[in-house]
Amino acid sequence: MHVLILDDDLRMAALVAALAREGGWTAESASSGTEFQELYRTRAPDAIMLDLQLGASDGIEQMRFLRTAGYLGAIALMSGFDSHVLASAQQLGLSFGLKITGVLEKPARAARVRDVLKEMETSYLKNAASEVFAERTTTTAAAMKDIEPNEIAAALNRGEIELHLQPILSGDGVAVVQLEGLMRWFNPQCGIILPSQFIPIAEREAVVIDQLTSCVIQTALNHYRHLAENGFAIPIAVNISGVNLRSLAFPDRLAELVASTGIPPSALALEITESVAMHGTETVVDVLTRLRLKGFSLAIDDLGTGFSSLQALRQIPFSEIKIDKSFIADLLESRESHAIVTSMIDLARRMNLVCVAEGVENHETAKLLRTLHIDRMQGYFFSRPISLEDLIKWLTEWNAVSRSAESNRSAG
Ligand code: G
Ligand code: MN
Repeated sequence: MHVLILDDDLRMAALVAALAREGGWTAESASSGTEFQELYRTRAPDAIMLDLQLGASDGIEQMRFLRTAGYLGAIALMSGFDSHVLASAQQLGLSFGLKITGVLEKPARAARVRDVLKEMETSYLKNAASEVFAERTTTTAAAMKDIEPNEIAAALNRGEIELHLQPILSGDGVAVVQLEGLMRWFNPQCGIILPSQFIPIAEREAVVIDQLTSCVIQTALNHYRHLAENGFAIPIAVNISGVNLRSLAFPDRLAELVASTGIPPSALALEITESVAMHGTETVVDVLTRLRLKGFSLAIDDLGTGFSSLQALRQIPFSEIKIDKSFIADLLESRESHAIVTSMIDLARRMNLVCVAEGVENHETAKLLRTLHIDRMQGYFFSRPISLEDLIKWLTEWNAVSRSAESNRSAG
C-alpha cells in the first residue's frame, strides 16, 4: 500500500511517513498543491493524508481536484485548526463522494497518527477486491448494449449492486428529512454503472426488474433499521419501475414485506417518474392508489420532463412532487425556469403536496429556493449519493455543524 502525504509542515510529513513505513507501507510526501498533484498523477496512491492549510493552496482545493480525478481511495484530513473546521471539511469531502476515513488534529501523538493510518488501511483492504474501480469509469452506451437482463440478476446475487443514499433537506436547508436510495452497480469490467443505464435493460424481463425492485426495497429497509439504530430514523425514498406497477399484486406484496420487518410504511416513500405514471392505465392507477391507502408516500419524479404532468397529477393520488433538476439547474439565470418553479411550488401548496427541488448544486440556488418557500431540497450542494457507512459519518458531522451554528446564533 502506498500513501501520499501533503503537508507544508515538513516535520509532520516526516513523522507520518515514518509511521507509515513502520506499518509496512511505502510513503511519499509533497509540500505544495502542485507537487502533490504531480505525484498523484504518476504514483496512483492507495491512501492520502491531506493537510488543510497549505500557504498558497488549501486542502479543500485538493479534495476538489481528487473528486475530479475520480480518486476512490482513503483520505485522512489533518489540521492545526479546531475540530470544527476539520468536521466541516470532512463533511464537504464526504459530500464530494470522497472516502474520508479519518481526521487528525495537529499537533498529534504518534499513537493517534497510527490509528488514522490503520483506519485508512482497513478501508483499503475492503476496497482491494474492487481495485478495478481505481479509474472511475462510467460505461458508455455501446458497452452496455451487450448486457443481458439475466447478467443484471447475476450481478445482484453477487452483491455488485449497492444502494447508495442521498440526503434530502428541509426547505431551510437545516434538517435531513428524507433520503433517496439510488443504485450503483460496481461492475468488475466496466466500473460504475448508473441505474439510468441498466434499469432499461432489466425492464426487458419482468422477473429481473421485480427481483431488482424487491432487493432495493429490502436493502432500503435494512438501511433504515441500521440508521435508526444509530439515531437517524429518516424515511427512505426508492424509485419504482413502471413494470412493477403492471402487477395488481404489487401493493400487497410490498405491504407484507414491510410488515414482516416491523418498520412502518411511512418510513418508505415511492418515486415514480411522470412517464411511467402516464401509461395511466387502469392497472397503474389502481396499484398506485392502493399503495397510498396502505400508508406509503408517493412522489412524482422528474416533474416537468414528460408530456402529461398535469394529467398525472390529477389522476394519481401523489403526496409529493419532485421538480426535475433541469429547472433547478438554470433557476438563477432563466426567467422561464424561475416562473415554472415558482408556479410548481404554488401548485403543490394548493394541492396539498410536498414540493421537492432536485439537483440543487450551489448555495445561491438553495438560498433562492428557500425564499420561494420550497419544502425540501436535494442535490450535490448538500451531498452526492453515498454509501450507508459514509452517510452515517456525514449525518453525524452535519448534525454537529448545525448544532454549533445554532448555538452561535443564539449566543450572538
Ligand atoms: O430520476 P431521479 O431524480 O431519481 O434521478 C436521480 C439522479 O440524479 C441520481 O443518479 C443522482 O445521482 C442524480 N443527482 C442527484 N443530485 C444531483 C445534482 O445536484 N445534480 C445532478 N446533475 N444530478 C444529481
Ligand atoms: Mn428519484
